[in-house]
Amino acid sequence: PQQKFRKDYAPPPYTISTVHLDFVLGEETTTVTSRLHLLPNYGALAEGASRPALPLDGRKDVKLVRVSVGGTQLSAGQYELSEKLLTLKDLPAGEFDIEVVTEIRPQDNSLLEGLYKSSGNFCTQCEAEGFRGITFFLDRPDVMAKYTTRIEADEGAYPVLLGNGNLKETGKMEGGRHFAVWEDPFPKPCYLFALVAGKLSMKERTYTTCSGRNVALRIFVQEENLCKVDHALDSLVKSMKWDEDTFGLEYDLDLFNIVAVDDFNMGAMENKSLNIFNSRLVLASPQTATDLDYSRIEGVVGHEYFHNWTGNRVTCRDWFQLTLKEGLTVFRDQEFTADMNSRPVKRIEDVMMLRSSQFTEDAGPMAHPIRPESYIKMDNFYTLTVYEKGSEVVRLYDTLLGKEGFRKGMELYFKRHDGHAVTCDDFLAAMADANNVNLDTLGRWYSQAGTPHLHVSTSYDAAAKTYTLTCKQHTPPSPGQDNKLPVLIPIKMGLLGPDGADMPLRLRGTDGSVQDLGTTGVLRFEEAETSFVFEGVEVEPVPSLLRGFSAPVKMEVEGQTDEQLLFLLAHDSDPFNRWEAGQRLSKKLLLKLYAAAAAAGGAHNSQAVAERCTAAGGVPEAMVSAFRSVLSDKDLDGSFKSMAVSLPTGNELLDALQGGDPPLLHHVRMYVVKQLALQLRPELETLVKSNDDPAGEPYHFNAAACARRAIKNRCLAMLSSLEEPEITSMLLDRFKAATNMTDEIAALSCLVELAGPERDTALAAFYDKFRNEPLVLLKWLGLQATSNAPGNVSLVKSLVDHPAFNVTNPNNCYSLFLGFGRSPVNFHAADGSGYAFMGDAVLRVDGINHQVAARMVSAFTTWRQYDTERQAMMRAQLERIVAHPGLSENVFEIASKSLK
Ligand code: B3K
Ligand code: ZN
Repeated sequence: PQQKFRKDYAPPPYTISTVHLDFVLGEETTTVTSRLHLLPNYGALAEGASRPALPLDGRKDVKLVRVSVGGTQLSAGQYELSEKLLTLKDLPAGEFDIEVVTEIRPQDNSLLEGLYKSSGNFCTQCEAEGFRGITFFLDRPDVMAKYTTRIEADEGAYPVLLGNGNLKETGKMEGGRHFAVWEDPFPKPCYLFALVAGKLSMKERTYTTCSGRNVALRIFVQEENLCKVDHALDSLVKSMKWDEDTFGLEYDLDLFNIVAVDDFNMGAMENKSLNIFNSRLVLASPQTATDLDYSRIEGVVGHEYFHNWTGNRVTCRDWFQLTLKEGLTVFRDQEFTADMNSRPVKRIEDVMMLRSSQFTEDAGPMAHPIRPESYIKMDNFYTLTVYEKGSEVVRLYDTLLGKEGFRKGMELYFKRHDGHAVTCDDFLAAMADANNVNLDTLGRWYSQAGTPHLHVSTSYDAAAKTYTLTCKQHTPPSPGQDNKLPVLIPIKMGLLGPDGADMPLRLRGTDGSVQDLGTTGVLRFEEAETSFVFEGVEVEPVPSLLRGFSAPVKMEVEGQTDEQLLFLLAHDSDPFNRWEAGQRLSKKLLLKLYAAAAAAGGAHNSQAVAERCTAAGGVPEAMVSAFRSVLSDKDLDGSFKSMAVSLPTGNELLDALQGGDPPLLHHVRMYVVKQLALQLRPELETLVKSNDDPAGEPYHFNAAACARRAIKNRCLAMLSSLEEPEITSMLLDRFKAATNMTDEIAALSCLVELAGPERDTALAAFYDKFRNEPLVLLKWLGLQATSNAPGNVSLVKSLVDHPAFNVTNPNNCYSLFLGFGRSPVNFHAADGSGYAFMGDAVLRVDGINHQVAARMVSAFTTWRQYDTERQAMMRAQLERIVAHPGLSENVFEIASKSLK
């Protein structure tokens, strides 16, 4: 397979001004007629040079019927056709038209890229390079054109016909067929093209924009799901209002459609005015969706809507620039969620995810800069790095420039680039120019992979009353990048005095002047080493550094004591750093107990591990009482409490360990949970009671109600670790009595981890109750797959043949296989059975859907993190996969790079 390189970017030889597409949808064949108006883009030609050829991308399942240039059909000898390319030569001078007719079979398209069928309806997915699965085209984002789309289909089977932009014409035809013509006035790249044809029901609402225009908002779903779209509609309205209020960005058409489909490779897609969503990110009712589902729906509806400006109006010049639209749009959706709910809670959730997953990616063989240098399949680069780290990089501008400066930068960005396909450098330049600052060292975040390490040491001079922070940074090597430059790290910080309050910050400048930073300052750290000196510091403070996680780095504070962490946990005015202090304490303890348990050798079952942890000192009283204070603090919100008593994720700990043993680590973690539960039992039981929804209270999705459920269910999970019969039967009672999915699944997930008859009873009851709710069955599959119940591999194997499981549906594969890959005990079973099961599954799924298989094979990418026996077994699976005949390029790229 061929790699593409960022350095090789060249503009296209021709551009396209208008596209007329005509789809004749059929059960056997679908015919696509594409008429393009082309403009030369090759500039002045050298003497005697001939005009460049026109390379049109295609795919092997797209059949060329005929091609004409300037109204004349070409004969077979007049063009070149290979599996992936149609090349036209000897083209006319100046502007000209071409017509390409293709035949495709959407009903056989199991890749779910291009035009395909889901639940009997036609739909499309074109990003990144799916449009070439429909017709031969300049399938690249820097070719922006105006589209008109005519869709023709059988009216009985496909009464709803949707395209981008405005509906221009509809009509009936002979033989029960009908058609619709859609016209999109905004030029767009082909990856934003969309079409839907099917039997769908619709719910509508009107939104009046800030300038007084009425926009029809419509959500299309299968009839039986119409009762589950209100939350998505509410979320859309909130998003539209938020973007007006926050950035002055107004919607630009009179219609905004969302269609939910069951078979979808990812979450959702921002096609111009016709968003297509995975149904799990649209449909919600209190009985079928959890608080987490509600919150994801709100975030993703926002995300896709926000793309209308950051992605569609201004798009990417090439796919290496993907983070230009994704990093920025994730940042926007995170800010939206923070404003709609709780800002600290959202920040903590996002950082937990970043540290447990993106940091791992950035430390492994697939590490890449947020703006990658090369790829084989672009689909493999819709990564946590491009999205989540990309958002953290956008947040750096926000932290440095402030809300007002950031908005000024956004305004200049749109002023300069609206209607164009641009680069990450253009975004940086707009931010820098609008604020008249130099951001060159921030630019390095775009080209360097790996998580920077930040080392801070402190010193207090009592005589001079100065306090000095000495900061050093380095970024470890990553594939293809041995040496890295220092990056711009904004360190948001404060200094706590003995009473726990923030002290005033008086920072000494390089010229000896003193700058007053208030009580929270942002230090601009952009060299390998810099000392920051604070003056007038009356007593030695406790530093609170990297408040709000102001940069995506791994920070070590030299000499930071448990006492200091306990002090920060109790007093820090920054809620993120309060939480962080607890995480640091827990992480130190877990790593210490793990080391002791590993050194002692012996069996790796939970009881043996617990004995070794107890011998190593167990959980110190100071930590228990710190957690007790958090749990009993009347001023803290339940969601925050719930996160404050959660331990760092297994991934985060494995990242810190070299050659860790996942099941052993799991048992150590569970030991700590159990010790905390034993000692905090009265507090946990009180919180369960005081946070139960009052009887008869209907479900509400809002920050306060979610906070109550979050802390109650966290306490229940901790209590369930005690494995006492009365607790288990209480959980079963709660499971049966639950009136919303959040509580029902919380109880079930505790029961699934326990051995005993309650587990089977609950799983069977849940299946019976929801056998006709495919989205709920995803949870049922996922919980069983992820379970750490010993010997669970065989159960998961049998689920593959269960009627609830459908291997051609991506959500099913993600729940079952990716869910299984998250089980430290069973995926990492010492006999290798988990790895073998996953290896087989990757190869099976790759025969159906390459993108899904590529996500599954990523479960092996982290192989170097584990002990030597596991490394060998995981490596063997990767080698087997790479050697498999007929492997897709998607899986090949991940598996082969993982082995390097
Ligand atoms: N832009 C799409 C992702 C497309 C993925 C293609 N493999 C969804 C989003 O980020 O909004
Ligand atoms: Zn996006």
